[in-house]
Amino acid sequence: MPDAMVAARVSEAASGTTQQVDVAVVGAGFAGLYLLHRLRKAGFTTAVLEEADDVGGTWYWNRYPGARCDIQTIDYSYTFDPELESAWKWSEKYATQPEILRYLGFVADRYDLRPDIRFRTRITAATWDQAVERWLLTTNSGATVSCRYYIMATGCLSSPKPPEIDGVKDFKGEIYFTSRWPREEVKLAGKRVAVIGTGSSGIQAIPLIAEQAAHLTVFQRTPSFAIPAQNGPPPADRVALLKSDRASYRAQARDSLAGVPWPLSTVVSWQLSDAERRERFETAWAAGDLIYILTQLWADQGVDFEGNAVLADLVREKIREIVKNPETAAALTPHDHPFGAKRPCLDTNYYATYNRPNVTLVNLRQEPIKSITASGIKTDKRTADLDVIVFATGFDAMTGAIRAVHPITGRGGKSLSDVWTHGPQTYLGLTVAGFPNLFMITGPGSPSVLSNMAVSIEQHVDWVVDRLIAMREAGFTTIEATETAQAGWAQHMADCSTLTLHRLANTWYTGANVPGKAQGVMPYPGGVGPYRSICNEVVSHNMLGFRLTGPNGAEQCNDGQIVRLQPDVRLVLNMLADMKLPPLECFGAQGARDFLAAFNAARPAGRPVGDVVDGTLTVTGGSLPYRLYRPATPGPHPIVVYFHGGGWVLGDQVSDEPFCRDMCRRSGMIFVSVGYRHAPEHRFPTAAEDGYAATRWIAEHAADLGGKPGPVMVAGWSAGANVAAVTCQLARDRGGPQISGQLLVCPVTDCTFDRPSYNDNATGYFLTRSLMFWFWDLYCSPADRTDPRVSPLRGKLQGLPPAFVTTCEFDPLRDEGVAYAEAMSAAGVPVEQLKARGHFHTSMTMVDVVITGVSGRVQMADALRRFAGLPPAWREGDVGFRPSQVVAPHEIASAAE
Ligand code: N01
Repeated sequence: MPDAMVAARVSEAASGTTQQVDVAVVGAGFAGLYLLHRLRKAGFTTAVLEEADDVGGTWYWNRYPGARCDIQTIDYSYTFDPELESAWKWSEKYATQPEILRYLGFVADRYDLRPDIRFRTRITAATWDQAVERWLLTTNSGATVSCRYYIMATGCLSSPKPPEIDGVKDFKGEIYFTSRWPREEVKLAGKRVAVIGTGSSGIQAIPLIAEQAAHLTVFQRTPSFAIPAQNGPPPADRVALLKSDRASYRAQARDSLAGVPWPLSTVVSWQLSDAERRERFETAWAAGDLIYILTQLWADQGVDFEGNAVLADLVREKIREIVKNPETAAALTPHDHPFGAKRPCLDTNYYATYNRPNVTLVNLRQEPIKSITASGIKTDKRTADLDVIVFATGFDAMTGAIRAVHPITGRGGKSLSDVWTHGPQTYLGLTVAGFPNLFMITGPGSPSVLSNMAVSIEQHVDWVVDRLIAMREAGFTTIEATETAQAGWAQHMADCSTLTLHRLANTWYTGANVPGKAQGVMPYPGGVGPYRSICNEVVSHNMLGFRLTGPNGAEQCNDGQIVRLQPDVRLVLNMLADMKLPPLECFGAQGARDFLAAFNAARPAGRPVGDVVDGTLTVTGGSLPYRLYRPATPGPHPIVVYFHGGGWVLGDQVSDEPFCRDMCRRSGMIFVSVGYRHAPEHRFPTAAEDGYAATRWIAEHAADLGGKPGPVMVAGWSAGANVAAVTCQLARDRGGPQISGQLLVCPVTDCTFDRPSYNDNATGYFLTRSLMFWFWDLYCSPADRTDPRVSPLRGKLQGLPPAFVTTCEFDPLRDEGVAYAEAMSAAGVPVEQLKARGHFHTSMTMVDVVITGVSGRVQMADALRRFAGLPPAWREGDVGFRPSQVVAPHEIASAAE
C-alpha cells in the first residue's frame, strides 16, 4: 500500500471518534487475512489492526537470509477457495519468505482486504465493558475501537525474546535480529559476523551468511536436529496427488495428525529389522520433509523413548558423516532431547557449512558467553572481534504473542497476564474463562505450532466465524468458556502431553527458553484431526463448556468437560465405533472366539523377550496348554502365573501376548500364561479349579521352568483376574501353594450388576453390560453365582496375599474392582489401587496402542517387584509418566473412614 494511503488512514483514525465494529482483529498475517475475508462475507463489520505497514504477519518481519517455510508450500497455503488455489503457483517445494509475502499480498488484493486493515496501528490496551458487552481498544495513534468480539490473530512466534546477554548495548558494530530483519539490504561481505542461536532461524541463515561474511562465528548453546530440505521445484508426485483430487487431498490434511496428508503409520520400530529401519530412514532423509520423517518412519518414534532413540541415532550418524572436524561434529550433535521433542529444523547445507575455512563454532556449553563488549563477544576462553552480531535467539512463544502485546482486561477487571501467571489456561486454545467474546486463533492449547499452521488457522477461523453466525441467529450476544470446561481442557492437555515426548525437552514449546516463564507443553499435542473432531463435538453437544447470553436475560449453558477419556483411548473407541461391529454376543461362543482370534492375528505379538516357550501342564481331568515368557536377563527369575481375559468364554494362553511380554520385560519376571478351560463347554467351577491347579503345578515345577523356587505370584485381567483372585482364596484355604502377591487388572469380583459403573458404562466402551450378562450366563447358573469361587467379594478375605488392583474409569467392572480392593484392605490385606482415569476395560492390555497405559503398566510391574522383594525398575522414558491415580493402602483406609 502506498505510504500516502497509510498516512491518510492513520490520521482518519486519529480524528477522535471511536470506531464501532462488530469484530476487531489484531494482526494481518495468515490468520487475520482469512478472518477478515470470512467475517466480511458473513456480514460482520470488521476492523483489522496491524502494527506493520503491510500484510504478512510473521512473513513480514522474518526477512533474514534463507528464511523459508518448512512445510511444503503446496500444503502451506489457503484452501478455502479452489479458484485461489488455481490462481497461484508456487515456484519451490519450500518457498522463500519474499514469495510467501507476495502470496499474502496477492490474497489481500484478490479479496480487496486492505481497506479494512489499519496498518501501523498498535493496540495499547483492550478492556471488556460488561455494561455494554463490548471490548474497548485503545491504540498508539490515540484512536479507539469498540467491538462486540475481539480476536487475536497474533500468531505464535511474533514476540521476540530479549537476548539476555550482558553488554548488548555496548557493542559498536551492527546488530540484527532474525525476527526483525531490516527491509533494506544488509551488507555482510567482508565482515566478521557472529550468529547467536541455532534454532530454525539460525540454521536457515547461517549457510547464507557464511557465503558472504569474511568470517562467521556461530555461538551455539543447544544443538538442534536438522534434516536437509532437498529443496527444488514442488515435488511432482505430491503435486500430482493434489491435482488428482484436490478436495480429498485437503480433507485428508484436515483429518491428519499434523495437517499434511500422510497416512497414519502403524508399523512400530521393533517390528522392523535394522536394514528395514535404515532403508526407511534413508528414504526420509532423501525426501527432505519434516512431517514425513516425524510421521512415516515408524509409529512409535514420537511416543516411545526407545523407538525415538533409533531415529535420533541415525540422524547423529549423518551429522558425523557430513562434518569433517570430529570435535565440531560432536558439538553439533544433540544428545539432550529426543528427535522432534524440540522443534527439528530443515536445512540447506547447514552441517556442511562447518567444513568451510571461514566458519567457527563456539560451544557455549563449554565456554559460556561472559559479555558482549564494544568490539565483540567474550567467552570464558576467547574474544571474538566482530563487525556484526545476528541474534537468532527466538521468541517468547505462544503466550508472549498474546500476553505481552498489550494489557487485556476481562470481566471484573481480571488481567489476562495475571490469569496466565502460572501458564496459559484456555478452553480449546480458543477462549479463556473470564474473558467474554475474546478469541485466539492458534492460541496456547490448540495444535498450532505442532501442525501445519495453514490448516490449523483455517479450522480455527471457520469454527469461530461459524459460532458468531450461529449466535447472531440464536440472538446471543456474549460467549464465554466456563471454568469447568477450561479445567477439563487443562487435564486433557496434560493427558496428551504424557502421550508424546515433548515433555522430555526444554524448549519454547514448554516455555523453557524464557527465564522465569511458567513451564508446560503449550501447543495441543493430540493432533489436528482429533482436535477438529473435539471442536465439532463441542458444537454438537450444544456448545458444551460455554455460557451464552443475550438480551432480556436469554442464557444457555451446557457446562461440562469435553474429553474425559485418555486421548488414545478416545481414538481407539472412535475407530471401533467407525467399524460398526455387531455385538460380540451375537456371534455365539465359537463365532466370538473365531472373531477374537482373527482380530488378534492382525496385531503384532509384542516386543521381544528373552525366550518364549510353549508347554502343557497337568491338572485333574486333563492337561492345559501354557505359554511361558522369560526375560532376557540372567535367571532364575520370580514367576507370575497369568490368567487371560475373555469372560471365562474367550481367549487362550496367547490372547494377551502383548501384555504378557510387556509385563515380563518391565518386571523382569517369568510370566506363565495358562490356557484354562472355557464355558459353555466347561462351566463353573472349571475355570476357577483350573486356575488353582495350574498355579499349584507351576509352583511345584518352578525350578524346571527356570524360575526361582518358592512363592509364586498370580496376575490376571478381567475374568482372568477373577481366576487369579479366586486362586489366592483357594490357595489360602487348601494349604498352598504359597502366593506372594496378586495383580488384579479390571477384575470380575461379584455377581451383581447394580453398581453405578455398570450403568454409567453400560455401552460405548467395548465391554458392555449386555456382553457381561452373556458371559455370566454361559459360565455360571444363577444358583452358583454367589459362590466365592466366582464372586470372590463374597468370600473370606483375611489372610490373602498383598494385592495390587487396577480399575478403569470407563469400565462396567470398575466399582466391583474397587469394592474388592476396599474389602480386602478392610480385612487387613495390604492393598494398593490404581484407579486409571480416562481408561476403559482394555486400556492396560492394548500395549503399543493405548500408550497412556504405560504408566499403569510401569506401576503394576513395580508392584510385582515389591511382592518379590525387588526394587523398582524404571525405564528412562517413563520418568514422570504418571497420569493415573495410585492410592496407597493408608489412603484407602482413610477414604473408608
Ligand atoms: O528460535 P529458537 P528460532 N545465549 O527458539 C538460542 C519457527 N520458525 O527463531 O536452545 C545463547 O528455535 C537458543 O538456544 P537454547 C519454528 O517453529 C520457522 O530459531 O535455548 N543462545 C536456540 O538455539 C522455530 O522452532 C521457520 O539453548 C541463546 C536459539 O537461540 C521457531 O520459529 C523458520 C540465547 C533460538 O532458537 C523459533 O525458531 C524459522 C542466549 N541468551 C523459525 N537465547 C520456518 O521455516 C536463545 N539462544 C517456517
